[in-house]
Formats: sequence, C-alpha cells, structure tokens
Amino acid sequence: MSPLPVVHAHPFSSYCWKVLIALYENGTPFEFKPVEGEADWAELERLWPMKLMPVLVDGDRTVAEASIIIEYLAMVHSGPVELIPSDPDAALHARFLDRVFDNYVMTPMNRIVGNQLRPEADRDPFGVTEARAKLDRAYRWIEDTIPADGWAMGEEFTLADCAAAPALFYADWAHPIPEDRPNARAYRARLLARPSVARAVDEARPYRKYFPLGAPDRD
Ligand SMILES: N[C@@H](CCC(=O)N[C@@H](CS)C(=O)NCC(=O)O)C(=O)O
Repeated sequence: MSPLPVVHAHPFSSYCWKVLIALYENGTPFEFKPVEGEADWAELERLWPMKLMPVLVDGDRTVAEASIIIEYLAMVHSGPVELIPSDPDAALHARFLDRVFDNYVMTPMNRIVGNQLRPEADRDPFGVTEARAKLDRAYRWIEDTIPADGWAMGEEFTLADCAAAPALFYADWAHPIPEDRPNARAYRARLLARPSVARAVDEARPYRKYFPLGAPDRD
C-alpha cells in the first residue's frame, strides 16, 4: 500500500485536472497513477464501478467524484489554500459555483466533444446545438456574476476555481467564449495564469492531438 494518496487519472482529462489543481494548490504529496492501458482501466473499474476518473486511494479509503475528492483533501490533507472555505455560508457558495461549472459548462462541453468521438451515423446535431445554447447561457451568467478581479469567490481561490479552470479551458475550445463576454474571457485567462492550472495545462500538452475537434493553436 502506497504511503501517499494515489490518484488514478489522466493528464488530459478535465475532471482529473480539477483534482490535480487542488493537489498542486496545496503542494500535497501524492502518487499519480495514469489510466491508460487495459489493466489501468480494469483497476479503475474495480475501485469505482462507474469506471470514471479521477479516483483517489488513501490507505484503505477510496474516494470518487472530483468534487468529493477535493472535499476529502480539505478534510484530511488540508494545506494553506482553503479550497472549502471555513465559513459555512462561503462554503455553500463555493459548492454552488462548483455545481454551476460542472453542470452548465463541463457537461455541455463534454456533449459537444463526445459527439465528435461517435461514428458519423450516431452523431446528434440537435444535442450539439442544444449544448452550444447551454454554453452561451452559462457564459452570459459567468459574465454577469464572476468578479472582475480575482477568483470565482473573490480574493480566495477555492473549489469553485478548481472546477472552473478545466471547464472553461475546454469549453472555450469546443465553443469559444464570445468577445462580448470580456469578463468571462478575462476570468479564464486569470485561471490559466495561476501556477497550479498552468502546470495542469502543460502536463496535458502532449495529448492535445487527441482533442477530437482539433485543438486550437493557443493556450
Ligand atoms: N462526475 C465525475 C465525472 C468524471 C468523468 O466524467 N471522467 C471522465 C474523464 S474527464 C472519464 O473518466 N471518462 C471515461 C469514460 O467516459 O469512459 C466526476 O466529477 O469525477
């Protein structure tokens, strides 16, 4: 058994970034277990029958779901960056924003990307149009809601930003944030400049050729 928490993940996976960013923020030591080959996928399925990454194994504890892993890290391996605010009301808001980025940015982005991975005959243009409209709605909400400086909650970097970074990174590739949403675009740019996020972006760079819509020549 590893003395360190083990993270089963892939460097190109958006939900894995969420957890990696949380780990990098606090300099939490961990072992990275890439999910690549058949045996890795079989192990992932054994750990979490939904067969989705990331999964964290810490001693005899197995934790799945990116947001819950970050909650677990805040509880058991906390560091100087309070990803779950200690004030309950602020924590509720961070969790709410985390849901917004997962449900209304990551999910439609994944629908567009996932559609492209299907055989041509199984594609769903209606679903893609719907997902694009959802992203436009989310971009408008982010434009009007996210502070003009700092992070989703203001001064402190939290769970909400761990969720926002991969969601906005890939969503902007799949369905660019329009120029008339300067606040949302600036928030994405601030996220990408944060060292924990920049590190996740850099580690994923070798895999960009696998982005099914074609990775843009930027970021
Ligand atoms: N709700 C899950 C979603 C995890 C998820 O969708 N992971 C993707 C990678 S970003 C995955 O494992 N996909 C593998 C598959 O669908 O077969 C979480 O928050 O951790």
